[in-house]
Amino acid sequence: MGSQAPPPGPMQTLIFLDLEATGLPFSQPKVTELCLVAIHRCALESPATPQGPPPPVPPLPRVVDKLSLCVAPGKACSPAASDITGLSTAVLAAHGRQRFDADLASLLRAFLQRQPQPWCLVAHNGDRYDFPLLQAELAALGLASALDGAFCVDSMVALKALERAGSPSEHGPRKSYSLGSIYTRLYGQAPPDSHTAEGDVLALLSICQWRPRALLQWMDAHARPFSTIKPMYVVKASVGTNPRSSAATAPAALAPARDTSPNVGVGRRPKAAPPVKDPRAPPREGLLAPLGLLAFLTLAIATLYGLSLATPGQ
Ligand code: DCM
Ligand code: MG
Repeated sequence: MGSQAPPPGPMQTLIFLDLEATGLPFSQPKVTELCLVAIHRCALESPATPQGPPPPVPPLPRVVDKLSLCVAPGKACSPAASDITGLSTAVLAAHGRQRFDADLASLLRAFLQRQPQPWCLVAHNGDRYDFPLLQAELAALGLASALDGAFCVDSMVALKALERAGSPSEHGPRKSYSLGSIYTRLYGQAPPDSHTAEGDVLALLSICQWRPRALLQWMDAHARPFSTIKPMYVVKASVGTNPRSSAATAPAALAPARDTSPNVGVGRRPKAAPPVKDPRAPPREGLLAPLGLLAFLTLAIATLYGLSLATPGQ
């Protein structure tokens, strides 16, 4: 961060973002659902003041742009991911959802371009999950620069800083800064529709309305270019530099001709997927014959040895 240029003045648009996907980072997840909600900073600077007693949760700004999509991931969802999101690869395919392709990248770009700049993507735990995952999906299409120009901040880091600044001397057990924990702490109830992309984005927006001006100030100071986010993992891109053609001829690992996912359970509890074979692993079948022979020889020697011990007079 040290050598990085400071963000170019106040962020004009905040684009709250949440991704659902097939699993956790180690599994090289693929997106199953995404939601973006864009608001102008003025919606946080001068929030609407509702009549009557203050509601437990601040009302959402009236002027919002919202984009919410389900995506066919092209690989099996982990049972845990399916369980919490209610999405499975089979269900997404059955509903005719499309892959994360160049058209979706263009759609995201077009959505951003409708907003006043500078744009700031805001995601909870975004530095570890949503931002690198989005970068991985774009990079796999050869479109790593699709969202260049955008900035980003992790609201988990922001809220932690704001809560700690508000009560610096507070001692006690370590607090959780998960989206659900912050929401429940602030508003005395669990956020609705957890682990749906839209539910999580709206909950995120709600917690960002807690101390909106302090949050804006923090974001203006800490926003960093989205282009500095490293992809969560790297999938070899196909040959060719034309993003459109590279998407059309996406690598086999990313674009099976049809969805061959074994994750056929309908609803929230799909079957676990068998392990996917790594094409870089040595062919296991080739090792089986010598190993079998070795086992046979060992057994034969052990039997002979046993017999010799059992022979009387020895
Ligand atoms: N995730 C997971 N297992 C968990 C929590 C999350 O596999 N216990 C993955 C799947 C979710 C994604 O992370 O779609 C995003 O999490 P969240 O719904 O909290 O935004
Ligand atoms: Mg989510």
